Amino acid sequence: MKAYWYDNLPGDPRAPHDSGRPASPTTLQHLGILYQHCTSIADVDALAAARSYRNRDEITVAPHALGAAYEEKIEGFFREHLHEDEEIRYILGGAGYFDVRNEGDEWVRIRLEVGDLIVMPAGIYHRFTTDEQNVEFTNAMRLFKEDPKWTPLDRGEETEKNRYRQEYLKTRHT
Ligand code: KMT
Ligand code: NI
Repeated sequence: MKAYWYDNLPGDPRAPHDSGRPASPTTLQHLGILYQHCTSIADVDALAAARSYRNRDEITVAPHALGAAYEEKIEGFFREHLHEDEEIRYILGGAGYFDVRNEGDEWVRIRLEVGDLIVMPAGIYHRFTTDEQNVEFTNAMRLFKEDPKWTPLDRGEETEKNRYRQEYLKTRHT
């Protein structure tokens, strides 16, 4: 895992976009993000059980796996969105980037590699992309508590008023 401020330069989102300014563990903690390196699936199971996760699936974000849907999927993942529930992602293969917004609407980029697990709180604005290596490839386990809440809600007027967004903002200021 490596966290840093996004450079905001135009170009392929799959490039590192490293501004050279690292984001500290305190920054991630402040945003409500939990990070853990899991060397085995037993670690993931334990964390999932402790947080009452009941569902999971696996996704391979790569042209060979998604076929014609690849471009559409990758474009959708990179649209700024939130979820009404926590989202856990565990990297099984390849690598990927999660960009998360801080309270000043700046992007913090989190690079995840095999064995990295991240818990993102409900209501945080974020987006995802693969990296440039491994033929644009990320294999991830997605864990979720309840089915409907796992839908991505793209940022807009509605999400600004969303109750989970409001609750997230409240918890960040206490
Ligand atoms: C998300 O919520 O942004 C995603 O699930 C991205 C794909 S998981 C590697
Ligand atoms: Ni998401």
